[in-house]
Amino acid sequence: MSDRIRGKFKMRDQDKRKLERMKVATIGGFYAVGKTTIITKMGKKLSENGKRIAVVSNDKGAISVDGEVIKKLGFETGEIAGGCVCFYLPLLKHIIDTITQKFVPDVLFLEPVAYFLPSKLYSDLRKKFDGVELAPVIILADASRLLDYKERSEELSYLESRQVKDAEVLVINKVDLVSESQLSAVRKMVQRINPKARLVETSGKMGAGLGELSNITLQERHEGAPPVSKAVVKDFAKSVTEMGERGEQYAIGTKKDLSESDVKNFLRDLLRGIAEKVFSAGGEINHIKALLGNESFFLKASLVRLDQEVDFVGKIKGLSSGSSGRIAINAFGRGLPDDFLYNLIITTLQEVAPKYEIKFDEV
Ligand SMILES: Nc1nc2c(ncn2[C@@H]2O[C@H](COP(=O)(O)OP(=O)(O)O)[C@@H](O)[C@H]2O)c(=O)[nH]1
Ligand SMILES: [Mg+2]
Repeated sequence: MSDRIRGKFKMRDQDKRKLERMKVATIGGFYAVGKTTIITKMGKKLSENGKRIAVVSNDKGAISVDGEVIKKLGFETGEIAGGCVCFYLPLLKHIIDTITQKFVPDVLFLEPVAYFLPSKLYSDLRKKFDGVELAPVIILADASRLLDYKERSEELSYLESRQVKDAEVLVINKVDLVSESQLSAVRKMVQRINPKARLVETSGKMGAGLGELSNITLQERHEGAPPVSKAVVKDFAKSVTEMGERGEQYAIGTKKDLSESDVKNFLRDLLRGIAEKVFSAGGEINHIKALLGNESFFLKASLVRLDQEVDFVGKIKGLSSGSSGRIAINAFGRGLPDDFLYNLIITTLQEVAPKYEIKFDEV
């Protein structure tokens, strides 16, 4: 292992001065808790208020719907593919160098993979990125998902509860999906796991609570934490191996005019079709998403659970016959191997695309 990887990065004084002006804010949490939604909404608002923002997204696979969406929304961005950012800190440093050659962001948001271990990442960032100011460890949790655990009298999965334990700021997101009394039960549930974390309640969808979270990001700092034990890292790594993830990309073309609702129905049928197959194969859906777009438009569709609606981000007027573009599809599930997920994606696309006279080719 080279010194560059083992030790601190050797930083020139001028680089260090630049980095001292930048805040790095990690917005972490389990699959589909709302990380991208919150980063993009807070980022947009902060930019409107004159702050310079950059976003680094991190996915296991090279095909990342979120990375594309963040780019299409116009943020200065970098992407880390291949696994958790914790294994790619030299690449993070390279991305930061590339961005800071253009401008020094006031806030650099980092969206890590869903299965990251916050205490480990922060201890590595502290060790290796000397001089960079870190926002507190911000962990998002999905109120409706926590409520499910509660109603089934189940404990949170190891991975999720470990993230909640590591939080300095714990964000209960999607409060729009639960009642006041359900929210109070969820609050108690997370406070039992981590009584010390500061609680913030948000609806990324409606924008509630994002002002408070932005202020925390700008004004508060990570306090440091005791080193994480080897046993925790080992248990965490074991639970990560249960997670399946697959990303695919296809070139698509239309053979007839499609209205906006045809395009949305196509994406809805596709995501629901994949999700139903995951469910019937005994797997658990964590997040299934697709990004359809070309140079002039994009539309992201996202499905978190079969009993919830497919959500859309972006706009499309419809597609005329002969239009071309690309579709990227990410499926995250528990309990199914990656190759099996690939088969579910391709067979569902084969079933759904002809109904809308859409042709597709693997790229
Ligand atoms: N109802 C509701 N849905 C939300 C909220 N925040 C995010 N979502 C939806 O949850 C899904 C996952 O969001 P995303 O930001 O992609 O999650 P990520 O995987 O953590 O980055 C998307 O369909 C979002 O539209 C919220 O506050 N309320
Ligand atoms: Mg995301």
